[in-house]
Amino acid sequence: MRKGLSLVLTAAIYLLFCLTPAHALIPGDVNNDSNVNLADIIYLVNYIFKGGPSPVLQFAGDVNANCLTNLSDLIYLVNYVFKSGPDPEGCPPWGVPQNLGPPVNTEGAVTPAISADGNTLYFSRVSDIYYSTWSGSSWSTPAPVPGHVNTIYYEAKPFVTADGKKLYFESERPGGMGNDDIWVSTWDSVNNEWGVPVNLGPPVNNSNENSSPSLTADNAKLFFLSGVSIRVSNWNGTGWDPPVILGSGVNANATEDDPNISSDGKTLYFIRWNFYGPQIYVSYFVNGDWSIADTLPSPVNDSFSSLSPSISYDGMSLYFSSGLRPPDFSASPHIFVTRRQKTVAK
Ligand SMILES: [Ca+2]
Ligand SMILES: [Ca+2]
Ligand SMILES: [Ca+2]
Ligand SMILES: [Ca+2]
Repeated sequence: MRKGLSLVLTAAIYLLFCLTPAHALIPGDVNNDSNVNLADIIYLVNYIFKGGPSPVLQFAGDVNANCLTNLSDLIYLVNYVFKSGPDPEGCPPWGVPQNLGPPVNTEGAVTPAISADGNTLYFSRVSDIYYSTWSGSSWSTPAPVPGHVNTIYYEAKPFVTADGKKLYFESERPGGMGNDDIWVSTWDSVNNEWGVPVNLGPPVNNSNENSSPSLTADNAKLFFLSGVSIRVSNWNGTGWDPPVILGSGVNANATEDDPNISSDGKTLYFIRWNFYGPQIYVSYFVNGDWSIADTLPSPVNDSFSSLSPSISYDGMSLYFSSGLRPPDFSASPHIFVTRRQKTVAK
């Protein structure tokens, strides 16, 4: 009797579970009520123009499939709801990572950073910073960045600002505050080279490790690693404000590193160590705080190390370094790129 009751209960719970809506993401369903209508348009206007709450599910407000939520989505949604415009189409998933191959990956190549136009790839090799340019069909043979960035000391983790004028990097060269520090070099357009780097100084640098700089496209926020925490510092017009440690959604177990911020400052990629070694995680800035980070699903993360993510300006390509990954299973990390794969148009 008791066993029968237990079976009935189990069946009832199972049925309830199956019938409960999963709240799968419906592009354009900004308020997450399973309909796409005027209420979503109002919600989106409030979010975009009045600082109202974010779309309930990440990317629900992206209806034109570029993984950003902005005015262009609002126009698209109005067109869909009132003028029978095309169906909303959400942020596409990441495709299978491609090995950049030679000449970039002929030797160890780590810590990639893609320029805003997508045509220059900066990375580090041994203890210097290199670059390679895209011709439209292939990457050029890498060369050390011209100018005053590389020394006999350690330089790595390049980041070039969206305007292409500043090269941030980490270095253990003399003249710093101890351990790694963040330095910045300005492009010298007269001599066509990177100028003499300047130490960012306090409050960004201190006697701990200060590394992995990454800036928003407006150069207003600097994300970096300091000690064992990912932090952000705001530009106040004349200098960097005291850094703030990101919350537990990002800094969870003191193995986080390699922060990389999207151009709009709303998506943060970084790495955290788990069972498989370093893996790429992502956190979203939602309603004033960083969400609990998720690992990027396979085929990006898999049972291989994945580190140093660099998101393209448009958010559609993610460069990173990875070791022991097919097809070449190279033990020294190589640079890969994964791209958002749009579904075939109906
Ligand atoms: Ca809705
Ligand atoms: Ca969009
Ligand atoms: Ca060096
Ligand atoms: Ca330091």
